[in-house]
Amino acid sequence: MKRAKCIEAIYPELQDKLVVTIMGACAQELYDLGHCENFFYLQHAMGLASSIGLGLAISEPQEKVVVMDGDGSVLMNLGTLTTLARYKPANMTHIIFDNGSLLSTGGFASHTTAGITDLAAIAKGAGIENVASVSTPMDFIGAVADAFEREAFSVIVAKVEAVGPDHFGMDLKLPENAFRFERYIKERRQMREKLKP
Ligand SMILES: Cc1ncc(C[n+]2csc(CCOP(=O)(O)OP(=O)(O)O)c2C)c(N)n1
Repeated sequence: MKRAKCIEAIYPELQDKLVVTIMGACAQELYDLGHCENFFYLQHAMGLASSIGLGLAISEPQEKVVVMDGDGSVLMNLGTLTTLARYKPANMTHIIFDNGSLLSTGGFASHTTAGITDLAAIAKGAGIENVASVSTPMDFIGAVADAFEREAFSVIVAKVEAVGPDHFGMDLKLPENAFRFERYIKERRQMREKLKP
């Protein structure tokens, strides 16, 4: 299963959600499908996409938040799973694309490569109730649909091939993306206020 195909399959479902991705290949694959103002590609801060997602989910309870993470990034900030288990943001879905690799920086093997480290088991052990581990596109789409319907925090560990885009280059630098993403959230908040009966 390829991550790019997984992202493509759920792309229409992302339009009404706040989406935070890790840097590198994952960000590029989403960007290449067409940037939307509700997408934030977290550059540089490896491991912190889920932390940003948690902060957004807590501070914007009316929004649905989707985090697209990587195995290397989660391994760098394993404590995030315990924090997420404790706060269990009902409006957040955490997708971990496990390609067993630090793909974006040259494809070095991560600890999940040899099947020794099981991120879904770690997520469950951390205390997260809704954890799915999937390795086929149909199972991925099903797990994402379940997570989006469920009013509860969900983690999906998607086993994907260690392949990425054949090019890198986004015409959107971090500060501009951050300002526009913030403005998008603010405008939606203002709109909700206006529409309040
Ligand atoms: C603290 C820190 N260390 C290292 C890097 C360099 N770096 C950027 S992406 C990346 C690999 C990320 O791996 P993973 O989360 O598995 O995603 P993948 O690239 O495989 O899609 C690394 C090591 C960084 N940005 N920050």
